[in-house]
Amino acid sequence: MSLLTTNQDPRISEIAKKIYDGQFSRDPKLEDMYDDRQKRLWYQDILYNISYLNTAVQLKEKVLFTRYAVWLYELLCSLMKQFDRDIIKDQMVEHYRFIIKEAPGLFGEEDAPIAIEYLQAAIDATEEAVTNIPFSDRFLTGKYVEIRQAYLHALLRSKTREASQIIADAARSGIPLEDIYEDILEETMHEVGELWHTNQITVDKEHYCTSTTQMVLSQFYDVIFSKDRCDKVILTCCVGSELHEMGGRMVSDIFEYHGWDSIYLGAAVPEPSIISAVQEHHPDLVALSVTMPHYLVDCRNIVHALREQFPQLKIAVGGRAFEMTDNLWQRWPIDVYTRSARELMNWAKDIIPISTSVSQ
Ligand code: B12
Repeated sequence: MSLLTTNQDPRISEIAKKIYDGQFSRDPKLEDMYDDRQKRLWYQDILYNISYLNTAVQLKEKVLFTRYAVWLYELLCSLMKQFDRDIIKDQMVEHYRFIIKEAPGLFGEEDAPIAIEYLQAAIDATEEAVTNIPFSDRFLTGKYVEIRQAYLHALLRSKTREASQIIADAARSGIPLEDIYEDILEETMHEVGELWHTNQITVDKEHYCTSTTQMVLSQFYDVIFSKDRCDKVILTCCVGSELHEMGGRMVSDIFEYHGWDSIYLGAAVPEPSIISAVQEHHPDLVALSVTMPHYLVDCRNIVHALREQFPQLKIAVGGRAFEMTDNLWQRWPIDVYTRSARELMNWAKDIIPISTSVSQ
């Protein structure tokens, strides 16, 4: 016989307490994650969840509980923005597993299998809900939308291997490297930024997406470095204290892929180091990357210093910061600004003639 047929049976509270204690002792970090008020609410929620499940079981209406599970998950995600959706999903799944263990005691022999089936459905629905985040229209239009979405879904579920496989498959299907870089990975990273900005993912998830995408870029190095050389050198770097270095990395890789020798200095390179690197490597093109607008002043100063010391040097600037200006670059003594690495490559093909003696 089900305990839930008799209202307020003290044994329900006992089982709820057992579920609560079980989950907290299994995962000791919950103690620190929740304050006393939240812990009380958690306990009340167990009673509430059991009651919802009971209603669904009595009415033999599975979706009542699965829809409730998704609603509850979204509520918790929005109440606890400091935790990643993945973490909250793990806690809810664990919670339903604890209720599964107690199902015979709560529902009796006859109804327990039904309750367990509904709880399993709630687990599946909660796992799916992790990626129930509305993406921007920009992300959902353009080329390779399905691959982008699959890649971002894998990242949001922290499925590193799956994410890397999606991109490897895209490359194997013949999608050009530039398209993978810009139409899939760059667009995904911009969307990751939007999700962080609108507080839909945590900083640690954003960091994970970045480092996984950097790892994915490295999968292409065999191909990138196997191309014929064209005896040209590009030196790329980020200026000021700029930490966003994936755009500069893409510029560098795409030139390397087209036979240039790339010297990539990475993030936050000070002016004297850029000057001495130019003296050392004699590049045909220097590409300066700026993402955060407050490093535009550093960029302008570096452009002037380079122009003064190397009047013939070709200088390109780019990066998100310029998109926030009214064509600021037009007032600087540079050779080109482009929005993307691919466009810079196309410009270079026209403006910087490559040597005829091509070597491996
Ligand atoms: C990953 C990331 C980080 C990482 C960077 C790690 C790394 N190793 O690169 C970390 C965690 C360090 C970070 C820190 C911060 N970030 Co951040 N970050 C991002 C994110 C999500 C992705 C950046 C990226 O990799 N994009 C992918 C690359 C490939 O795209 P891209 O840079 O645009 O490059 C392409 C083109 O622009 C162009 N290009 C780039 N450089 C050049 C150069 C030349 C010469 C040419 C021709 C073309 C070119 O070609 C590339 C390929 O086509 C962006 C979101 C976004 N919209 O970009 C936010 C974003 C840039 N960050 C933002 C912020 C606010 C910050 C922080 C201030 C957060 C904080 N409170 O600490 C700090 C600032 C750090 C600093 N001092 O620089 C905001 C900036 C908003 C603004 N007002 O400008 C963004 C836009 C997020 C958002 N939507 O709000 N961030």
